[in-house]
Amino acid sequence: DSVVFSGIQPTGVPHIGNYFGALRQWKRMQDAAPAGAKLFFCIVDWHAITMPQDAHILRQKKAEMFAALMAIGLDPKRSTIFYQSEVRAHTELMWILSCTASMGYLNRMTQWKSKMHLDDDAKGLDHDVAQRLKLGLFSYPVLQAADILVHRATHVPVGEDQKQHLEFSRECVSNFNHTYNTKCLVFPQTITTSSPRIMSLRHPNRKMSKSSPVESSRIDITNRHREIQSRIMGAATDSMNRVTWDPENRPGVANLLSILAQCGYSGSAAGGGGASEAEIAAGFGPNDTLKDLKMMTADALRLELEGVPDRYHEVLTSKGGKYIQELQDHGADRAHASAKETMRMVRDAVGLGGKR
Ligand code: AQP
Repeated sequence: DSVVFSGIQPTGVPHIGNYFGALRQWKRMQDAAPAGAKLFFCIVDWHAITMPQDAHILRQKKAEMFAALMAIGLDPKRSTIFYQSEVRAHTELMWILSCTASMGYLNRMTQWKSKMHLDDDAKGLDHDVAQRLKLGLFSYPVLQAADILVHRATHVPVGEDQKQHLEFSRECVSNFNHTYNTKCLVFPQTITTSSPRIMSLRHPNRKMSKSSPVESSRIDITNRHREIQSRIMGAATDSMNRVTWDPENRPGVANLLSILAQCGYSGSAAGGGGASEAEIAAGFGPNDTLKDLKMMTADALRLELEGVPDRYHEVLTSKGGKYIQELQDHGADRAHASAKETMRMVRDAVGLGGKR
């Protein structure tokens, strides 16, 4: 039976980039899952602390992320939604995997380099970088591998930027199974989402990001229509007041067209949705302005996110906060049970204890 695993960092309320690139896919996978399939969606707070976090704010952001996942339609009866730090087995397996993982392989990973503002092809661990780089950021992919492998996941939906880490997870399986002459860890398959990178509304050359301090640079999935409208109307475009599809020279306009395409907008001529950005742009006439494009984008987002803000606030406040607590405990118990089975096999293969 298939086991789906994916994670998201509790670094803010998810924005439409996270939604089109990941969360919407999670919901679709849940709804299409055959009986017997298991789905795990993990709020990865241990990953979030690779960058400094304030304890109070982290706690709040975790609850907000949990409520946002419920608001998009993840169902705790069908999907296990949980906080990573509630399931200690993730870090136990991380240590065990670390003992057979290669530093050279981690050194080639691009994510820690980008967080350290180094080029992807920078060699890496020279003296200065090694002083500044924290071990947790460097070994992040080992924890990510443990997250996946501890639930014996077979399918992992991720964005393009995570493919390298998934490859590393498979390497961890080979290393471990080979070293201990076992088959207890399962090779996960990557399911890459084909959605485009949604860019910042303020700086369309940077990706939309939930931890950016500039709120108007993104659309949160919990924004109400008025907020969506004001952020889209204020989106940075350019001085040519016509709609054309030219991602290289007109990144701001292209970003709005991408958002429209992700919303399934088909233009007035085509029908049935699913038009490409170029087709959508071609549907605009010479008299249509960027304001028209922005109004359409804001409307399409309103339809796409209909009901999400209400459900989000309901989950957060229901039973004076007790409802979300119950859901969190339920998810943690289920994830714990799943990890326990794998860890029994892993400890047995390595010769470790862990009854207490
Ligand atoms: N701008 C984006 N466009 C499309 N997909 C995106 N994702 C993130 N940004 C965009 C996808 O969302 C999933 C979950 O992301 P994450 O929280 O694990 O990490 P992230 O990529 O670091 O997300 P953010 O929003 O940029 O958060 P911060 O600001 O904390 O770094 C991933 O599948 C990712 O591809």
